[in-house]
Amino acid sequence: MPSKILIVGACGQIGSELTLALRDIHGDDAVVASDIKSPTSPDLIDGLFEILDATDFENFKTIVSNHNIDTVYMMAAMLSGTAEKFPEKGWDLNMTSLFNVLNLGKEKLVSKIFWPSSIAVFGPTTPKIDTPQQTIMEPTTVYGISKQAGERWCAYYNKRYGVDVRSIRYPGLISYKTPPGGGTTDYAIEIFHEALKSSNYTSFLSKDTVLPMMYMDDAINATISIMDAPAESVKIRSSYNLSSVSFTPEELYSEIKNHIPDFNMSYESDFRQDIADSWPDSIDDSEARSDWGWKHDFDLKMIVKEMLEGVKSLKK
Ligand code: AKB
Repeated sequence: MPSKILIVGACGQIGSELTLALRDIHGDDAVVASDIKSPTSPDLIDGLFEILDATDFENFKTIVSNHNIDTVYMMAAMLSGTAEKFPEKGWDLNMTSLFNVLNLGKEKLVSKIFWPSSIAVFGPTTPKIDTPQQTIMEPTTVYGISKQAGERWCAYYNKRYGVDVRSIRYPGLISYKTPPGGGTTDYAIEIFHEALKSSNYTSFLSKDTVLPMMYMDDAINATISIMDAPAESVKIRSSYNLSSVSFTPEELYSEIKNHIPDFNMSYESDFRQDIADSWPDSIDDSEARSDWGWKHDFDLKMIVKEMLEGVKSLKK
């Protein structure tokens, strides 16, 4: 049987778009989507799909063996906002799912693994502007602690057991195909839905909160590029800084207003403000650019245009 790719967390924000992109490249029969819940999107229902609890190693092994899986994209995670509400559950899901996939690599049951990290690995003591690849990392969120520990485990499994695991520190990702999933950067998704629905949005982050952000198409390209790169080009085996644009809620609002002049924005910070304040304003991703040729395409103007068109198309 030819070898296949497994996406874990295929119903989520990144997983759903990654599944479609990989099916376009490798063909429908080469990609198995999986999630703890059944898919609702018709695109996912049409292809190979398995119910998989990422915290259950035996469940993983069965699917890997039944489909002759060679490469795993482990995208299941509890994001920053939700993990603050359920700290132990967040830690357990984020770490157990990672260990399961790393152990598949250690037992030589799969040969290549992708695991997502995040700008949440940084904390209030990290330099905020052009945050370097190697720097102070004292995260203050459950999610950030799990991602930082996860990075160290990836580097350890690579060095100690030769596991070919590759990773990216995603900034806030902006996309319209799935609903927002409990992240601190999700205001930058909700805003488009509300701008088109009611012309009003109350941001849960203050108007001048700068955060690194990225359009989903750029994130998918980066993910596929790092996985396609020759192993020797992937020199960092914890996780790579990755960046495209940084902006504030106010800057995003004013760009949307260019398209929807009567759009109104107000601000009411909640517990996610502290999380956002602990993260960098901008990221230095020069090592990703030089090691495996990363470059981004989408700036703020393009993101806003694509998002407004995309959200409108969902309503048709
Ligand atoms: C979140 O806000 O939790 C995520 C992230 C930056 O990893 N979008």
